[in-house]
Amino acid sequence: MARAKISLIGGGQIGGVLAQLCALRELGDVVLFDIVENMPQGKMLDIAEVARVDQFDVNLKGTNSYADIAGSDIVIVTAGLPRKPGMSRDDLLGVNAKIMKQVSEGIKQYAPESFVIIISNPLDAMVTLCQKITGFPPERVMGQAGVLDSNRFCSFIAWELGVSVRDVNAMVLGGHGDTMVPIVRYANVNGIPVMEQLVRKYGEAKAKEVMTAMVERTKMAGGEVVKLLGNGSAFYSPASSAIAMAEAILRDQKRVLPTCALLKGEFGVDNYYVGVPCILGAGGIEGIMEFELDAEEQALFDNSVAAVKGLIDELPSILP
Ligand code: A3D
Repeated sequence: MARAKISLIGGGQIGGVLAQLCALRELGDVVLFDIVENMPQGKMLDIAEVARVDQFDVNLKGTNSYADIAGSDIVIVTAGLPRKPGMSRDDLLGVNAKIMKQVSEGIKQYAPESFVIIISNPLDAMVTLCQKITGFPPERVMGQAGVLDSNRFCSFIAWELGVSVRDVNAMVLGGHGDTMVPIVRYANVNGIPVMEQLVRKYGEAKAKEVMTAMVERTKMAGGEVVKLLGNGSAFYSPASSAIAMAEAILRDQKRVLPTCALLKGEFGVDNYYVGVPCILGAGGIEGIMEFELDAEEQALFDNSVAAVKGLIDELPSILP
């Protein structure tokens, strides 16, 4: 049986880690595309030359030609600028929208049957643009943000409670910006409510403070890494998160992962891309798992959607 083919558009920090993870997990043959000459070829040669040590059998190719992505099953896009300290993701809109236009045209022409996972920021606007330009069905065009944001929230909870992060379940919904919405009410450790554990540990008032601090840290977690790195943004964590999504599709796992998906009335949103729990399998986004938000959560979610709408409204002036 033919191996799957995964193309990575953007061979920078995240692109390189994506390529290595695809190889280590033998997800399929990998093409790494970038506009910088020789760099993607160099990165792929570097990874390929350790195949014996890491024991993988996949073909790796670096390229500057879109023709090489032909026949891709999945395309993961990281092309675009990352933010610098002090910048918000939204500050990247103007420059990255132009890059996303080129990239989407390349994917449309050379990989018309592919599933596309966008990582470039500002995430929700970039996914919207890619779906519009490719014209692919929405279940084939999605964004990675929620897997990472949710994992960050889970990590903070695990560290606070001193438990394995593998037993923590918590989700972050909404747009991938400062308005994202960590859902506190359903955060649990193997089904045990996190809030109840915090109240037992600290009492009611302090428990709320501790949870609020974790929620705020989650919302600002990308910026925390940007500040520490001094140059560029998180790259290991978004790469692993996108690989979880790609693997769910390639192996038809039916995983329920927070995904930036086009909503058609779910959660009260019509025709906008934002992060919600989705079932990912061989059909891409096979379903959206809608659930009842309480009034406060809905207000926070609506606020986050409004921020995404604000960015989408700016797109026509950037790409007339
Ligand atoms: P970086 O290391 O700069 O890599 C980006 C690559 O894109 C570079 O190698 C560029 O040469 C390449 N590029 C630029 N223009 C084009 C083009 N027209 N066609 C093809 N390639 C091009 O950045 P990075 O890998 O650290 O980050 C990539 C993107 O991901 C940025 O927009 C980040 O803001 C974003 N990001 C998203 C998350 C999410 O969780 C959503 C997390 C972290 C970073």
